[in-house]
Amino acid sequence: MTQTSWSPPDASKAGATLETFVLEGMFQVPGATGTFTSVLNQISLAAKLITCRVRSAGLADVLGYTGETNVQNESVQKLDVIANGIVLNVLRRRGHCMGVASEELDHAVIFPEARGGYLVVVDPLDGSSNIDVDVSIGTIFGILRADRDKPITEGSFLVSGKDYAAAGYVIYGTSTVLVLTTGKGVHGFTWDPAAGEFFLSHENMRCPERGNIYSVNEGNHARWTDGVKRWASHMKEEDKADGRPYTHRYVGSLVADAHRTLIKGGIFAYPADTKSPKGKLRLLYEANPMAMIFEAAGGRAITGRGRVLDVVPSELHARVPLIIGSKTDVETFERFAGNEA
Ligand code: FDP
Repeated sequence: MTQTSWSPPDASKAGATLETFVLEGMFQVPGATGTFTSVLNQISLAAKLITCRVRSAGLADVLGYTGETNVQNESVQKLDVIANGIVLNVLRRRGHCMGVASEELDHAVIFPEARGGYLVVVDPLDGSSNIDVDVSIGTIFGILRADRDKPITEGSFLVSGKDYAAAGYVIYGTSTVLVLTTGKGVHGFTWDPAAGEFFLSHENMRCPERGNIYSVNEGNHARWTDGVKRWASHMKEEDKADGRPYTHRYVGSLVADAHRTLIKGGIFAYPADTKSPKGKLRLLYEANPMAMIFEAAGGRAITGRGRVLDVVPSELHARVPLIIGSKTDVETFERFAGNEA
């Protein structure tokens, strides 16, 4: 049979590089200047550079602590510092990012020479306690529009998550995967070390309506509210008709626990407790990006008292309780512990 015209074998974008995917998205936005695309490309470059450092960490004497503590009063790991430096250097380069708020730094870094219209919030290396034991860690980021008519200050970063332009994370796991949303659809790109590119591997990710895994630090049990304790007991009770008990999984790297929950469904919870009465996870660069991703994938993200994306941050390093996952599983949590999580 003679073929008269060529057409792509599959309308899906599977196999596209991250750069192509983002560029094609840009072409659909009338008047787009390429600034947002440029910031995203710089984030993917930072992810590639951090991947290289993470993959050879044991060889290059970058495991272990620096001996300092950060603004969160946590011991700083050498890789934390390296990842933070990579992100800041890369984002500063093109002049499209006007400032960065990082989990690693007391204050936001403003780039006065920048002309572009975006700010970035970032946890450069999430899951620090897992670095030295070769367990999955990650980078989490959010991209915010900057008001070009006003000078950029730390206050410019204090917007609620529903105003983020994009969010994502990179998991340094069995492979490196970058998951991204601009609010409509969530897509995952896997790093091909031979080609040196991220390729679209998880197109239009959807969080299942319900899962069978619950993820929470059970060691905090004594510190939880009664509602959270009742919820955790409920997940462990035998009830075949209701699909319980749930399986328990807890990596202790938010990126790893969230990535599994996004793909397999279920629930991840870090509720408030007597040790962390406001919650442990940081609103700007942990909770908001994850909340944006879960909502865009059909899941939910709550603090216990409402939607994460509605919380207006009071300060750069504000913390919140975070409950993310399948719609039905988050509803169950709300039934037991809503208003007291
Ligand atoms: P880590 O302290 O190791 O950096 O935000 C930090 C975080 O890890 C999250 O990645 C993780 O979900 C959580 O804290 C783990 O906290 P616990 O050790 O208290 O369970």
